[in-house]
Amino acid sequence: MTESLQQIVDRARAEFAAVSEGPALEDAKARYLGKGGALTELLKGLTALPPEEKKSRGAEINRAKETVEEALRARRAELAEAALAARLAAEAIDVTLPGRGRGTGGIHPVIRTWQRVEEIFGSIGFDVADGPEIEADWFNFTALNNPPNHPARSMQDTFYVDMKGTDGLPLLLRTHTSPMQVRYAREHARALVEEGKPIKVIAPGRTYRVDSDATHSPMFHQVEGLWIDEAISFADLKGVYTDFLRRFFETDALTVRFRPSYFPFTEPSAEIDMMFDSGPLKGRWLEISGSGQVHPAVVRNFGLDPERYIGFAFGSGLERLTMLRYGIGDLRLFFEGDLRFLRQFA
Ligand code: 2U9
Repeated sequence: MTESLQQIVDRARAEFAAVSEGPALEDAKARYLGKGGALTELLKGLTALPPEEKKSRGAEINRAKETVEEALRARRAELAEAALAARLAAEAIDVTLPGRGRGTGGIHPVIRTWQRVEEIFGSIGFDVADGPEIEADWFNFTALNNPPNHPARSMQDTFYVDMKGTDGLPLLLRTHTSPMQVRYAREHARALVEEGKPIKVIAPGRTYRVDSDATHSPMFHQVEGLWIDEAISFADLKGVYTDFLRRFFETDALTVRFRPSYFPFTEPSAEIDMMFDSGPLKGRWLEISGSGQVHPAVVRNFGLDPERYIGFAFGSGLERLTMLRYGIGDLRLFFEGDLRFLRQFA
């Protein structure tokens, strides 16, 4: 039984309605209006009919074709609209949501200490010096009165660089910030002699030693201070350092003591201990710094006459100061980059 025109039109409509994507719709179109499509085939068959019948039958087929074309246009429009609606939903932006913002970051606790130390010493007239971390042997050791075979100079204690300085000796990663003090003092020696301007400086910065355990890191931070003039004494050192500690720990309730010690670059030398009179660390002597009167041989290496110029130096670890200030128990926390730890200081 041959299918009626109405049946073909209904079938086309049903197929158009059943597809949900553009390409499938175009395939369906081809089955009716394409080269071998159902309606196209009917039109081709007209040639076999007598002239009167050809005319009326041709008009019928063309009406059916127009109906199918109309259904196709309508379905195309529907699918395009649905595709647009789906895209708008998928790409929707809720402009009422709060902005994502940028991470603000924070200052590392050791760097906070560095900044505080600069602020405190700056307020009592200390200049701040900064210099190379890769140093020459002379500035790091010789100028500081370290004898040639001192253990600090050994491969076990110092990182050497595979490159020689102008003195022919291997360059090294500075083991303390003292070489910076030497550089600064040599640069300012003339102003002291000619204008009476004291050398009064702190040198904070990164330092390096071959050492790694719970209480030592191969890279750590130090701050050293140096005050040279014609009559600077241990009393000045004690006054300056005690004032520093009180301001750093934000309490006057602490006691400072000097304990005899030895360093090649100072004579006499002393360890500075402190004790909090209250709080969780109350009553325990804590080692906080090394210090001493700058050795005459070191003063001479500044280009100054040690018979005329005298002064003190001290050296403190910034990690140690930070641990005591915030009650941090493990040095390694500073170097692990764990945000749960670091965020507490941001
Ligand atoms: C010059 C002359 C003398 C600086 C000093 C110390 C004692 C000291 C340590 C403390 C803890 C290093 O970070 S640490 O391990 N430092 O004990 N530092 S006197 O003396 C100087 C510095 C520069 C020109």
